[in-house]
Amino acid sequence: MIDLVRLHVKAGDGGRGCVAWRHEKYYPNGGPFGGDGGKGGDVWFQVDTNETTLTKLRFTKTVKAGNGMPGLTKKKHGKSGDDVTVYVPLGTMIRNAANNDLLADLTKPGQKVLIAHGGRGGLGNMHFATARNDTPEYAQPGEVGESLDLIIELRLLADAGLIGFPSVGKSTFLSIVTAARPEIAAYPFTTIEPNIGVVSLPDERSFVLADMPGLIEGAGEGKGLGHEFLRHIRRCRVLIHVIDMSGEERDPAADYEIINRELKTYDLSLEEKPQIVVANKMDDEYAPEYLDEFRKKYPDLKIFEISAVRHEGIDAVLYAAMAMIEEARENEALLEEEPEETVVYRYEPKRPDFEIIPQGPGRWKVESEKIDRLFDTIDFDKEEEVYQFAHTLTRMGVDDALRNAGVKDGDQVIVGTFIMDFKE
Ligand SMILES: Nc1nc2c(ncn2[C@@H]2O[C@H](COP(=O)(O)OP(=O)(O)OP(=O)(O)O)[C@@H](O)[C@H]2O)c(=O)[nH]1
Ligand SMILES: [Mg+2]
Repeated sequence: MIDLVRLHVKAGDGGRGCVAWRHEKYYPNGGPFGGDGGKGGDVWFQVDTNETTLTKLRFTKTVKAGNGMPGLTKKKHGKSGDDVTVYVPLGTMIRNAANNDLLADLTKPGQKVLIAHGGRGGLGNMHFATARNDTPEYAQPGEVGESLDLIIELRLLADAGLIGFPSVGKSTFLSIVTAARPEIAAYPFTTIEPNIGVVSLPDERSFVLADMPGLIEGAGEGKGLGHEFLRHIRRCRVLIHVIDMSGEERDPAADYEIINRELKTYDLSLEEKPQIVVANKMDDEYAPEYLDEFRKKYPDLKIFEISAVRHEGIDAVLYAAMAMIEEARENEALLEEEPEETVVYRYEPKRPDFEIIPQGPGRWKVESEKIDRLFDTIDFDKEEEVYQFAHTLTRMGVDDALRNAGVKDGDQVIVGTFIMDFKE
């Protein structure tokens, strides 16, 4: 079943700032004139209700937004990188694969979230003129765009879900109350993916109904089609628990208890979900006897007697489901008044930018991916670039961290492939 996909996303890198000089008739030694790099494109996700599966994403390994272009002379900005938008079905959840954090829960048609931010463009040399130096040879490199692995999960958004053992008549029920045409057959696991349909009541109210593959003993631990679709069940507001009362191949009371136990094993909260108990196949000659026994065991339970094949007792189930769904929707509306309607967390790498590692007496190493990346962009023959680099390290807090670590005047500090003397 296609509802869990891994995807790598990479936002665009910012373009490099430009180093350029003004050369005009009246400005023979014009000042710095290099523009900023363009911003890297962002990666967005948006709900498209025409999409119903994640199949397309299964074949997409990586989604990449465009890089920003380098800055240009005459203070012109580089062009920004193009954003990309990934279209997903309603009910899609996006997690950060590194720590399983929920980044977005897309529950509204058209909902759009920014998942990976493009890097900022580097500043051109026009920003770096100072009193000390009015010919800065330095421009910033662009910021690297965010990059992360996602786990994308689709959970069916149905108001009600039909659950029960295989072959109890779940798909038959769905087929007579909605326009859905699921496969129906006398062998178990006919349904291997949920089917979905809309139930329209004569009074114009409606709800979304899904049948589920049959559950069996051990499903809570993954037996049968187990976990594959138990996660869909979590999202239904109401469960319609169908029991085969013909007693032909099984004991209805045992079935009822096993299913409830499996739900609970999978997720404790499933026990609290409103449930409608439906006794199906009441057209069978032994069914009334089994039903009597069943009632004796659960005297307080409300049981809906139906025959799906004869279309008997169906409306009562639909109205009961509708009432419970409306109640659940109202409760959700109350909850939604709290601000956390859509969960969208900004992706933040958790690691510090750098680490100071002692390398023996009087020697220290600054270890940092970020600084190494920056280091690669520096031309160490240009005094201005070295000066800017040192300044960036100070701004990042490297000097303070070195002092805190116990570095003294004259100690050697290794940064990238460079060894510098530490001077206060
Ligand atoms: N006698 C009788 N048979 C029924 C009734 N409802 C369904 N059936 C039969 O039971 C068998 C299984 O029906 P399905 O609707 O495919 O059952 P299911 O619960 O969807 O089964 P899985 O998809 O395998 O989990 C079919 O042969 C149906 O014709 C009913 O009310 N009475
Ligand atoms: Mg079925």
